[in-house]
Amino acid sequence: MKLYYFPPSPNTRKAHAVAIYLELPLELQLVNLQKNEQCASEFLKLNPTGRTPVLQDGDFILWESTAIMQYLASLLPNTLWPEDWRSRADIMRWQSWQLAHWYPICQPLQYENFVKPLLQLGDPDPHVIEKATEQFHKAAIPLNAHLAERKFLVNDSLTLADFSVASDLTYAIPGRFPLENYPHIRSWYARIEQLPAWEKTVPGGQ
Ligand SMILES: N[C@@H](CCC(=O)N[C@@H](CS)C(=O)NCC(=O)O)C(=O)O
Repeated sequence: MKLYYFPPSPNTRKAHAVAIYLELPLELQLVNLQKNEQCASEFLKLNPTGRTPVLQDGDFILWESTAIMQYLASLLPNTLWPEDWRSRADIMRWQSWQLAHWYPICQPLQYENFVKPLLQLGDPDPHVIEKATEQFHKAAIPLNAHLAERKFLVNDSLTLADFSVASDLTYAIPGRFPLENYPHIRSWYARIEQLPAWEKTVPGGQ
């Protein structure tokens, strides 16, 4: 199997970390977004939406990181994606929440506070930061409360849900995410950071 990937991307990270955790051998093919390689015609044949990551397993091509995670975890029995349907629905709940709500809140903070200064794209926009910060608190309060009673998001054991939601905290420090009042999110993320699969996918650490 081949993963077309861009290591700094949290979307790449969650799929790649699942493959490492499950010890699934992957050939890695860099798609350099800084060189616009996602717009090359060869890549657009794989993913017409022009985004990473993309998985190729023989003649099967799959894009969208959550679908890739579920596909990888379906290749062998494992506790990241347990067989029972209620666990899977619960994992899907958190993966849906991450895609629909968590990512769109974390992304502007990451972009304004970290990416813009890093790539010299102009000053952070205070209005965007203020709105994203307000939304961040709205999302972080229930997430923190959920994690107060548990070590992990679903069934109290590590699942795909944790890799999905954790991916958006990859740049929490340089993105200045306001996590001060959320000790349970911080201690849960510290547990994720200790996983070898997470350490091996630290941006810049490959
Ligand atoms: N919903 C998609 C999002 C993928 C995505 O936005 N990937 C970014 C990197 S984080 C990308 O390739 N962007 C290139 C572009 O938009 O031109 C997924 O989960 O895979």
